Amino acid sequence: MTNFLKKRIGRIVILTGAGVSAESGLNTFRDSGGLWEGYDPLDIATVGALDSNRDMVLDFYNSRRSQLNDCLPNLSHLAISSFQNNFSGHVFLITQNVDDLHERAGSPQVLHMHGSLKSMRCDYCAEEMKAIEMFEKSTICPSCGKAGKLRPDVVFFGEIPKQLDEINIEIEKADLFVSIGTSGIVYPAAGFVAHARNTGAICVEINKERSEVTNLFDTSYSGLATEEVPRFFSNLLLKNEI
Ligand code: BJW
Repeated sequence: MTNFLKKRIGRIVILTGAGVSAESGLNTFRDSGGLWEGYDPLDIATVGALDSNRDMVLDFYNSRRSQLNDCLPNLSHLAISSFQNNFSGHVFLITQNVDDLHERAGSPQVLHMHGSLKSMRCDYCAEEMKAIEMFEKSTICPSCGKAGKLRPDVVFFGEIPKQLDEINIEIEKADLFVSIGTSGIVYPAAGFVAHARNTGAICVEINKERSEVTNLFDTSYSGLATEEVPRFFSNLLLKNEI
């Protein structure tokens, strides 16, 4: 379905999820064969799991950090960065992903609302720093010199996602909200479409299959991110179509 835009789109918020990185070889969370197949997410992505089984949780994130070295940004990351660099209005990119593929594709601005594998922090001194490639429970914090409390700087269930105030302001000002490759299961990100709708944005979803919140979008494109995302942003930039 193609619609010519009747109003000028000046401000755009883009939200990405694991589906945008799937074709770079990074598993999603909930698809079959995904990161959590065979695991209970509550055994990994919670503060309780970190406290009770720190080495297992750190291993899980060490192996995902190491996997990043074998991956490259795909055509959807590149299309988003090209759009950010060429659109005359304001584009605000929010990702739920902890990988660095948007940055490596050349995106000039990325907000990592669930944190980043490239960053770690110490629960003793609260210092945030560039992550050591592999670290374990016994690794000494480079900042305070104590061992036992380094953790990946990612947002677990029950923790508050990063920069939510800034995100809400951007959503409230947006003319267009585009969600790409996310299942719409995890809040507060799953609630952004409702917020964007209520504050007047046109809402577009691009996903391999229906998400939990597809019914809230004005337009949904079903397909692979590497095909649909370049097509969508090129139509928007060159023809003012969604
Ligand atoms: C393709 C494709 C291809 C595949 N092309 N598409 C109501 C309101 C507020 C909170 C809650 C609420 N109800 C429950 C909560 C609490 C909880 C929650 O949401 N639980 C649900 C399970 C119900 N949320 C929280 O705890 C959050 N914090 C919080 O709520 O704080 C309190 C608060 C907030 C705000 C205001 C006031 C109070 C924190 C959530 C943290 C999530 N953390 C994780 C782990 C991060 C570290 C890591 O990466 O390991 O984040 S969980 C995991 O899920 C990860 C992801 O970012 C996140 C979302 O997953 P995503 O990206 O959607 O992946 P998938 O696998 O689910 O879907 C992939 C999609 O891609 C699929 O649809 C495929 O079809 C598609 N796809 N290949 C296009 N090639």
